[in-house]
Amino acid sequence: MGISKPSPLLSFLSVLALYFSFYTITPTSSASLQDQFINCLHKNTHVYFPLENTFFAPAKNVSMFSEVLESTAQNLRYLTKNMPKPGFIFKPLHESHVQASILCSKKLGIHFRVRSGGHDYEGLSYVSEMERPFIVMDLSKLRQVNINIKDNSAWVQAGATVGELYYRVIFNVAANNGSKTATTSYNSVFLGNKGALMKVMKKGFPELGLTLKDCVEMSWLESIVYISGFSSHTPTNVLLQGKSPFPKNGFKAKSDFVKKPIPESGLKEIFKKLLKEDIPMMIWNPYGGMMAKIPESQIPFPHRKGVIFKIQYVTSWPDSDKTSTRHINWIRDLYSFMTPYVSSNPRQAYVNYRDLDLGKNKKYASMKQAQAWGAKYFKGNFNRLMKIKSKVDPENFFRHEQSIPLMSVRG
Ligand SMILES: *[C@@H]1O[C@H](CO)[C@@H](O)[C@H](O)[C@H]1NC(C)=O
Ligand SMILES: CC(=O)N[C@H]1CO[C@H](CO)[C@@H](O)[C@@H]1O
Repeated sequence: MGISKPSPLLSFLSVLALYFSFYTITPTSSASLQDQFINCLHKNTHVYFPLENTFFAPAKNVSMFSEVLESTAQNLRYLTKNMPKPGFIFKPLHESHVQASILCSKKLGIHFRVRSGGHDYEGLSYVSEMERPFIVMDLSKLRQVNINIKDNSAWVQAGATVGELYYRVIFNVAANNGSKTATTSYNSVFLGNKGALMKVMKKGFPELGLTLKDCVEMSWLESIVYISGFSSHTPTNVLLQGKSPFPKNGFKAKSDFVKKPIPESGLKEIFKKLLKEDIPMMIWNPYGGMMAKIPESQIPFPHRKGVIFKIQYVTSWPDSDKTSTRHINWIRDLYSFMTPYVSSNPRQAYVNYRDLDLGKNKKYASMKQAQAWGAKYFKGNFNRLMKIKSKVDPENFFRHEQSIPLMSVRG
């Protein structure tokens, strides 16, 4: 499917629907039909297709067959028992398999349905009520998306979903330097109505230029849904599913605490560095207020008085990107660059953004070595935590690369 892409974002998507209708000659059994089809495919493509990954038939494995049949079928009405089922499902791996399938179905007189994403209100891509037997060609293994920024085009294999396509387009446009910028966004929760917030902001932070229009009044629970990253108006019970709204990616994160404002020259350098990475992010959380009033030693979490904000650095990459080292090097370089602007002796870090770059326990955790990372997370509380650990788990049964070690040490 070819897409012309007016600048810089895709503005429309034309969906090419292909219909194949051929007539059935003498219906033979599905098994021999499949054998004939496979023989014919071999004669019409040079690209190998392992049968176990490409052919799914009830005779071979009915549960696997149903799983594949149901995989992208959205309308349960067309999955009931009395709906006709395909003799077999073929998943082409290569374009030549598609071409060969068409030739072979034609030659053998097999009625043929094609399925991509399954956005198909009447099940026509996997149910034939008008002709039997029939087979399904499922394009789910053909889902490549190639974006060409230079000539403003995107080539999309028909098995890709629109969501995948949009994701790749955004990813590619953002990853090309042409129009790349750093965006800052400001999220905060204020417990009160818009009017009360405007008064506070006018007095405390007029530079931000906040207006009534920037504020959305919502219940506290709705604010949790919003801050979690779900789209607006998502019902709050989405939280009960316990699932992240974000796609799963590879990622690496680090953290810092800042005690004096970062000068403009530092900010400029940070922006430059952000532009060098594909999907970078920095999250700054303001500290102070009530958090600063609680003594450092009250609970293990020690980042209190004197901290003006916390930084989380994150970089992420899609699973298809095999160059994780490049991304990890990028974040380590940024972290090193930040040294003069953040807390020191020890350089503090937030334990919930666990970072094994800071140090790791060996099999027998050494108190001295652990002090290097332990003080970053817990400051003076680390010694007390080790004392407690020694008392409640003297055998160090509960351990991992950054667990609190015992006071008494070996190795
Ligand atoms: C049939 O397919 C299922 C997956 O749906 C798999 O777990 C099972 O091992 C398969 N059985 C055989 C005999 O291959
Ligand atoms: C691929 C791309 O968009 N490259 C651009 C990177 O930035 C320079 C300078 O702004 C442009 O000249 C390139 O065309």
